[in-house]
Amino acid sequence: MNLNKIYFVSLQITALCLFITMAYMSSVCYKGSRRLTRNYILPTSRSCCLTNSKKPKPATTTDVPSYTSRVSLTNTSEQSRNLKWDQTRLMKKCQVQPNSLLGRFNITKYVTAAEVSNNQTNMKVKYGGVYRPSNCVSEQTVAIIIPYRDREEHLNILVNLLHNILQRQQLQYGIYVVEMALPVQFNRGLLANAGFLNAHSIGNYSCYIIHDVDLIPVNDHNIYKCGSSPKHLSVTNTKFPHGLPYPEYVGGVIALSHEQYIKVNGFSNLFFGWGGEDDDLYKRMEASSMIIERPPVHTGTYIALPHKMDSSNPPNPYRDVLMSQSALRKDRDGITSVQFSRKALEFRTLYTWMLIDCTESEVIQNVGHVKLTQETFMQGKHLEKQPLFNMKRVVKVVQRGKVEP
Ligand code: UD2
Ligand code: MN
Repeated sequence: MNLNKIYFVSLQITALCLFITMAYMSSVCYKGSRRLTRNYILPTSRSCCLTNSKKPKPATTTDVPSYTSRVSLTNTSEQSRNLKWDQTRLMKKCQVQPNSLLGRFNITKYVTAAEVSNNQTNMKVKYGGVYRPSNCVSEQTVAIIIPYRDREEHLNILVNLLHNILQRQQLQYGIYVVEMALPVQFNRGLLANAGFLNAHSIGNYSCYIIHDVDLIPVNDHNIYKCGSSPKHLSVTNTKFPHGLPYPEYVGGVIALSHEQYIKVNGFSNLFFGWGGEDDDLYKRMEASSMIIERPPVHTGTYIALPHKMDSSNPPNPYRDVLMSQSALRKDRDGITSVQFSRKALEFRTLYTWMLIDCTESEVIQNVGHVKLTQETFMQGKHLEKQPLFNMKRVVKVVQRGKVEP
């Protein structure tokens, strides 16, 4: 071996070492930056309003895979940005009735979208509408699920107020707005189920509160937490000022723990159009031997924001028939069989928004064994196999934009 050769070989070895070192360094840097981007970053400034479409969307996922029936509660794409609440820090438990609560308060004027974005309380909220108290550990993690379509003004008012109240209650929470894509008829139960599955996948919450967009709480002693039984929070509102319209009423705002939601199999998916899905939920809870907790009347009180009947949410003519079969259908109609596709998911400034699409015939078929005419039900044939639903009629109602009884 001559000197030249030795020199050449040692040059090669040096180059190889240099290459290996660079490769190692770049892999370390890459992992570090991945870790940073996966953290849930609190934005330093907020210059945009709740509904401004030009605002930056720092954590937006679109074109995500569709959810279909029997959605796995683990291992979905959102878990890669899981909220990673750091509960390891040693902190005292948050108070059950914090001193910061005001009790009954007056609302003299509703906020505008611009005021919502400048509000100091809202500044503490992380993108996606999530919050955690900084000086104590909340006993529960709460997902507020708002079934939604075309009620922007109501949404601004509610979201703004909820952030204020829930922070005073020292809760760890996230707000999820679950919007139904057109042209299918509105389905509050299906949206609640879709919201439950998505919120669970994103934040693994222990408590789920299904909340009408037009009900504004006016007493912060009404604690937004789950109990050992399902908790109906909206006992009175300005439309029903004297308390429950009937004892089984669970419409408006209801809180179910993760276990309770699973036990009743969530809401029925079959209530397209207005009405019945809340009474059906009551029957499911009753069939599961659950009793309903409620706050005192003066605490569980809400303003019902005025609105007209929506053209894409006409009264459901099948609601009584569906309800009468509720307990029989419970185990195969709910979160175990919900059929939808999530068209979009955005972690917006004050809430997480998702767009849910579904096809009525698929939803019904996936539940199976449903017969939906009054005559056949009266004849006791309601458990025959083929699903019956007058799709043509439903589509016509939506196209005409007309409300039919
Ligand atoms: C009552 C119940 C509600 C539900 C409904 C029957 C109360 C206070 N509320 O509400 O919980 O059982 O009857 O289905 O008793 N929505 C939209 N856009 C629409 C249609 C509905 O966002 O186009 C959402 C929204 O969250 C709304 C909720 O669905 O608050 C209930 O619909 P509604 O307000 O039209 O019906 P309402 O007031 O009779
Ligand atoms: Mn309403």
